[in-house]
Formats: sequence, C-alpha cells, structure tokens
Amino acid sequence: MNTAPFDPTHAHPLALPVGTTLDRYIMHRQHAFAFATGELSQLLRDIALAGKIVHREVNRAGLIDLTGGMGQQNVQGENQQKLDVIADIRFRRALTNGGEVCALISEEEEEMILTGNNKGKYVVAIDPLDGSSNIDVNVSIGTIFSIYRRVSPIGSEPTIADFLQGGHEQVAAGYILYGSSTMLVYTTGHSVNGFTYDASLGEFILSHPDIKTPQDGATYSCNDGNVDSYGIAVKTYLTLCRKRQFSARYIGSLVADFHRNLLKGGIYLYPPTPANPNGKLRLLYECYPLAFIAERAGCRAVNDTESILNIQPTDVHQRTTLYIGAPVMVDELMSLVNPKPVSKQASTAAI
Ligand code: P6P
Repeated sequence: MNTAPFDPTHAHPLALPVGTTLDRYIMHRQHAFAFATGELSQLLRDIALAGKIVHREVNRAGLIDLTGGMGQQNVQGENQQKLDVIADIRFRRALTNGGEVCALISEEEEEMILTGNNKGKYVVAIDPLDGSSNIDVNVSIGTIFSIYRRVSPIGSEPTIADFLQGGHEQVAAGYILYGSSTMLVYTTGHSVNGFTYDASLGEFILSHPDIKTPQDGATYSCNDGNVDSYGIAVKTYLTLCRKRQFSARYIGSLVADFHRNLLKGGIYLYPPTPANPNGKLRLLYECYPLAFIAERAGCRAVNDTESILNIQPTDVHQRTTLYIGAPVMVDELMSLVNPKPVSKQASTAAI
C-alpha cells in the first residue's frame, strides 16, 4: 500500500489520495479525457456493482448451500460450481442492465452472449469466477474482465470480430479478488489502481494507487505436480529458483497468485502439459487482461515465443501458455525457454 502522504502540489495530475471512492476516482479520470463521454465510466461502475453482489454471495456461500458443484460441465469441460453459475448470471445481468455492453464472452458459456444493447459501444470478455475449485475450502477466488470498444457498427448486432481484436486493443482490464478482503484492481491503459471493498459502506475505496511491481522477486508459482512434464528450460529455471531458496507459492487461483506477485514481485508459470499441450489458461478472459495490467505495472507477460498481448486470437476460448510477473524473473526464464528475444510491444490505449 502506498503510504506516502498525498501531496497535491507535486502529485501526478491524475493521482488521487488513498481513501477516494471508486466512483469519485472514475469521475476524476473521465474528466481528464476530453472526449470521454461517460459510457466506459458507467461500464466500470456496472462491473463494480456485480462484484459487490458476488462478494456477498461468496462470503455467505457456506450458509445458504452455495458451495459444491452444479452436476454439469462448462464449455471448458470443467465441473461447474454453483457459484460459477451465480457469478456468471450476476455479471451478465449487471452488464446487460447497464446498457453499455452489446455482447459478452464468458468462460461459462460456449457462445457469444448478446445483451440486446445493440447501441452499446463496448464488449466484455469475462471469467466470472476463476479458481472456483477452491470455493469449498475457503481459498481466494476471483473475477477477471477485459473490455474492448466494438468494431462492428453501433446499432448493428455484435459479431465475434468484436472479441478477436487482439490484446493491445483492450480499453480496460481488471480483476476482482474475493480474498481476506475483496479488491478491485484495474487499468484503463495508464496506471494500475487497487480498490478495497468496505462492505459497511458498500464502497470500493482506493487503497493501492498506481501499483508498480518490483523489477525482481523471490517467489515462484507453478503446479509442482506437473514439473516432470515441463520442458527442460522450465525445469532448469525452477531448479535455479530452488537453489536460490525462493519461496514456492501456488494457490490454485490465478487471480490470487497473480495479485501477490503483482504487489510483491514474483513469477507465475503455466507451461504446456500433456493435458494442456497449448497451455491451460484462456487467452481472452484470463491472459490478455492480466497481461494488460501486468505491463502497465512494469511486469512482463509472455508465452514460449511472444508477449501475450501480441498473440493473434483465432478463437474466443483459445488457451495459451503463460509466464507472467517481475521482468527480471520472466526475462531470465525466457533466456532459457527461447533464446531469441521475445518481441515486446507494449502500448497504452487511451479511453
Ligand atoms: P492446476 C483455475 O482452474 C485455473 O484456471 C487458475 O486459476 C489456476 O492458477 C490454475 O487453473 C490451476 O490449474 O492445473 O494447477 O490445478
């Protein structure tokens, strides 16, 4: 948490003090962009509203029989948990009722979801509740979202092309971590800011302004049970981590592992495995949004050959290998995995 006293005389013109509400922060940012017309601001508010509702459901799941499975699988072939379905419904309803979103892609749904808001300027790709296998054991879980300005004509029916623009075209990305506290962390292409939810006020409050990740770290996150199936380069890197007595931290919830590494420095690895030869994590609603955030906090996000944001998408549910975290750690891994330099083309999308 940035505890330096807020000095308005020297602060970044867009900086606001810890304690600012999310709503005031969004309005302040909107005023900073002359052509902002308020739709993206409203969209972010709609996401925050759904996050508050999911926070409530997650925190009482054990009391109202919301833990456990639905007895069915999602498009990924994974067993859907009750809260997966509830979170999917809550975010879809909030974004549909908000009116700014014309279509959604969700981890929980095979097909693109049309909201009926054909005049909406934005589309959203979302993992409503990542890490849901951890729900029953009270381990942190999270929502991950990615926002694009549509390319199809406003007023027409949205198309899949609206979602296949590529990671650099995101106008905003973020996640909500339902952990020891509930936090919303997002960027609109410039700084990365964290807001902690105060349920007594019903407000997300700015607690982590302008997050910047340490250049290096001493924590690595991967599923050690898969190590024997990893390539020699990843195995070599993990051996180096152990020799240096780095800490192994792997929660099984990408959002939680990513958030810790974002704040403290570290690296998360999901290499190819026999079960997932192209990697397990989904490009559109896990890797792109976290990579968009990561690069703006000073991190790296790559697969075996390129920056995540440079991957050209072909399918809305496609998967990728992911190595994401402190630049010194990711660069060292890449020097082993792919000696050719990984092309890194970071960009800043203005809202
Ligand atoms: P494994 C959860 O299913 C998830 O998508 C990420 O949140 C998590 O980091 C990873 O998969 C865990 O996968 O194969 O190690 O159980």
